[in-house]
Amino acid sequence: MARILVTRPVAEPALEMLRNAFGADAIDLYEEDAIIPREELLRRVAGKDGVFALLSEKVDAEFLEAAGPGLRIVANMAVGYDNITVPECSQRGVAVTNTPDVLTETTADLAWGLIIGASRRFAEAERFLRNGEWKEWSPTLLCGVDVYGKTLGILGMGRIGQAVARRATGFGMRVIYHNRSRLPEDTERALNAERVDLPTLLAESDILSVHCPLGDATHGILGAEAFKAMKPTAVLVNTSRGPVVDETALAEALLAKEIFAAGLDVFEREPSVHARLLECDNVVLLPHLGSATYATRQRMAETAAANLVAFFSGKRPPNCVNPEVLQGG
Ligand code: 8YV
Repeated sequence: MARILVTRPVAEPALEMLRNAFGADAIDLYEEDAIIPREELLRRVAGKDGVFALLSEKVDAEFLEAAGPGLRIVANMAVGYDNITVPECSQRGVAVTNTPDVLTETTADLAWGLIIGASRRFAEAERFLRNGEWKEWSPTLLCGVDVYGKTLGILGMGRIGQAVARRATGFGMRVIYHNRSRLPEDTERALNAERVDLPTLLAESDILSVHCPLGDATHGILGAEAFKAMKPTAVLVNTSRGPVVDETALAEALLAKEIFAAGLDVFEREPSVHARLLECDNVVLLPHLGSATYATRQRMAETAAANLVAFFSGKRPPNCVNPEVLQGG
C-alpha cells in the first residue's frame, strides 16, 4: 500500500478520504498546524510514495533526492505550483497535481474586494476612523476613484481572470485583457472582453487586475516602466503571485502618485512585505487570502486528496500538470 506524507493538518473530510483509500497507518500526518520545518520535511518524505503538499513546501531537487526513487506523485493544495520545480519532477517520473476550478470564484470575489477597497480607500479610511481622526464630514474627505463604468484590464485571462471579468458586467465596465492566447470568440463575446497588447492594457486600464501564473515570461512584468505607462488615476490589484510585480518599483510609483492605488494579496517574499509598501497609505494589503473561505479550502484539500487516490487506484489524476509522466502521456 502506498505511503503518503501529509505536510499539515487539512480539512478532516480530505484526511478521511486518504485514510479510507490507503489505511490510517499509511498516512504520515505532520500534526502541528504550522509549516513543517525543512529538515523534518526532508526526513519524513524519505521512502514515501505520495505527498500532499502546500505552497509552503519547496519541492526541488533536494526534496526529490530526500524522498528517494519510490516517490510517484506530489499533490499540491493550490492552483499555483511555483513552489514545485516541475521539470525536475518530470525528469524523475514524479506526477504533479494542483487544485484548479474549486477556488476560481472565491479568488475572483477577493480580487473584486481589492478593486473596490483600493479604489475607495477602505484600509486608509478605516485607519483614519480607528485613530479617532474623524472629526467632521467634509466634501473632500477620503475621496477615491469610481469603478462603475470604467475600463477593467485583466493581465492573464485564465479561469480566475475570466471570473473577474464576468463580475464586471454588473459594474457596467469595458473589459480588455492581455493573455498569451486569444479566448474563443464566443467566450470573448460572453464576457464582452477585447484582447489587447500589453502597452494598450497599461495605457487604457482604470483598474488593472493581475491573474497570470508566475513564470519566466511574467516574473517582474509589471515594473517601473509599466507604472509610468499607466494612468495616474489607475488602480492595480494583484491576487496571483507577488513576483509578477516589482514591489520596489510599485512602492515608488504609489508614493510618487504615478498610479492612484493598489490592492495586494500576494508579495515577492511572503510573509515579509516590502518596507516601502508599508509606508504607502494608498495600498490595501492582505495576507494571501485569495482562496481563504472555509468551503473553498475544504474543496481544495478534497481535490488534492482525490488526485492522490485516483493516481494510486491506477486512474489518471484529474489535475495533473505534467501528464507526460503518466502512462499514455
Ligand atoms: C492559496 C493560492 O491561498 O491556490 C493558490 O495558488 O495561492 C491560494 O489559493 C494557497 O496558496 C494555498 O496553499
